[in-house]
Amino acid sequence: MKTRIMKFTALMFGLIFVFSLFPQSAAAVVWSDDFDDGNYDGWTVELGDFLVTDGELKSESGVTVRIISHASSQTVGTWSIDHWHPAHSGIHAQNIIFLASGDVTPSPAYSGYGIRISECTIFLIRYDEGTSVSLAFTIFEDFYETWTHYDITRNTTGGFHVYANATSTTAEPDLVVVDTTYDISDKFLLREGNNFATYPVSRIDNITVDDEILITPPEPTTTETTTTSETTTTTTVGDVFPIDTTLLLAGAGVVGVIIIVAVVFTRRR
Ligand SMILES: [Ca+2]
Ligand SMILES: [Ca+2]
Repeated sequence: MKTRIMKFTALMFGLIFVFSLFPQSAAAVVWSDDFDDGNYDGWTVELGDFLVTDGELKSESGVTVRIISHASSQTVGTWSIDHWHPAHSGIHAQNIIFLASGDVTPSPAYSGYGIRISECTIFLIRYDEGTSVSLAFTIFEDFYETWTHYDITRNTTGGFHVYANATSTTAEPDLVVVDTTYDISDKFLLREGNNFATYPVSRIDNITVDDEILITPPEPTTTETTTTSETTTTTTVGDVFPIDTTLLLAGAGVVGVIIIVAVVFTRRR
């Protein structure tokens, strides 16, 4: 009997070991919409009119500003979206505000972050109670009448990466920004506007919000330089996010408390 129990226990430990070798299920989609069911249920029209045709979300031309929102509290992870840019030369901007809180109407007073796609340029924008501040931008050749896939990632220390048409999970970001002003979100906004409301509108599809960072830059390249004084300097080139000093301080504080407790404990004995 004892032998059977031991064999069974060994088998269970063996199975647990084998299962632990498989990678754990990775990232989780928090919410997504591909509009393939022909509607935008779950979204709230804030300004203007919207419609779903051919499994894509569009705003109705005719008013200068069109805004639609979706509940979203994610502040770290990956936001992905397909965007089709209409062809015209007017002043036109599509804002994909992926992290936002605050009122949208009657006057825009929301704060957070988004990308703005305007003519040939992508901006990473910070919104301060409705006012927009450009944090970085990249000029592209031409967005007109083409679909562009955007991935935006944000880490826990406020590091943003924006990728246009990334084809793998390792890619050079098109925009790199660190900003820690806002760390709260209750909505995702699509805001389209132009000065001439009769122009054709953008199309949006395949929105996915994921709680993990799905795309990372390539590994930084490390070069070693030997100087005459026989010391070796290591230079790291690449995108390095700043270390969160508050975390370091918190860690140091915890270590300090443990040492104090240990000393007090040892003295009492
Ligand atoms: Ca739907
Ligand atoms: Ca679709």
